Amino acid sequence: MAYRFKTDLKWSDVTPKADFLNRRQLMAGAGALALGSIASPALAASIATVPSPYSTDLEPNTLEDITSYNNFYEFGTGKEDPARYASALTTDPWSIKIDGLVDKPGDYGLEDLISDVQMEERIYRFRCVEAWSMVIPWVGFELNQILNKVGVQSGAKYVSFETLVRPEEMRGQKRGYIEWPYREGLRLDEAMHPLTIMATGIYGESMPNQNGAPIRLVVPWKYGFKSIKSIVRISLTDTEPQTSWNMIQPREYGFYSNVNPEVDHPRWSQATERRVGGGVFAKRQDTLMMNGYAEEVMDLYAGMDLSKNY
Ligand SMILES: Nc1nc2c(c(=O)[nH]1)N[C@H]1C(S)=C(S)[C@@H](COP(=O)(O)O)O[C@H]1N2
Ligand SMILES: [Mo]
Repeated sequence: MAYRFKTDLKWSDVTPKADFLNRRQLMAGAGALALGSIASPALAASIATVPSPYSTDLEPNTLEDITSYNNFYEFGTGKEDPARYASALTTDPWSIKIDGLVDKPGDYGLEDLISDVQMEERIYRFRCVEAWSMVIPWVGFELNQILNKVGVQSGAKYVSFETLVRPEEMRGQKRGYIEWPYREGLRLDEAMHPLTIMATGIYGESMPNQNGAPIRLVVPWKYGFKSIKSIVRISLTDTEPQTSWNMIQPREYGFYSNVNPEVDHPRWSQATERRVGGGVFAKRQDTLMMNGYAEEVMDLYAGMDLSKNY
């Protein structure tokens, strides 16, 4: 286990240039160990980002934490399976089919899709429905940039997402705990919200395979399973899309899945969480309404009963 990495540098305070340079130095020390276990050739290239006012000032988890304790059932159900097996996934070339209620449907090469987006560093809280959490410095851009580019039609009300199906490379897909592909969905206004990003990296480097290379969704006010990995299809629809965890256990996992300390999972409390990497003696932390993003997103749910629309 790597030692927890400490710095008094506030990520959100530094200029993009200095941020970038500092990170390169930091990575050389802190990340070297973890990087050795990531088999993404693209990792050699750093991504230029700008900081974001949406970033938290909390200290991010180490790259070691973020890349060694994962949920990615395409590679197995164990927390260590993704780190062990995701290097088998080919992430280049990569294309995303965008279809449904859009003006410009098509198969978009990833390079073309992201060539003119503004990449930002977004340091977000991340809360899994299993009641553990991390702070992750994503590299990404607002999903609304893609949606605006392809032209959302007026009848569209939802966005659905699908992960790649490739059992030769995703060994967990040879088993049927999930009806592949892994699916997720958002209401259109949630998808257009500036906090909702498509992430292509972590700590200024390309996305490690186990975290959803080459591109994944991150919706920081929702439970982690909404943040679908390795996306190959985005569809605009007028009906609520089917989502994987809801298909498996509708009583336990609703369509919204907003982080809410007042609405317990049927089998455990959601009032507190364990911060990964905090050490065995660390106290559990209080879980925050909407994972701490209530001020930004609560309006989206005005008039809704959050205990019914869980
Ligand atoms: N395709 C796919 N996406 C997925 C999952 C998965 O199993 N398959 N697991 C989800 C869950 S439960 C969580 S908590 C997060 C974990 O993201 P991380 O491993 O990058 O922390 O990914 C989500 N996205
Ligand atoms: Mo999760």
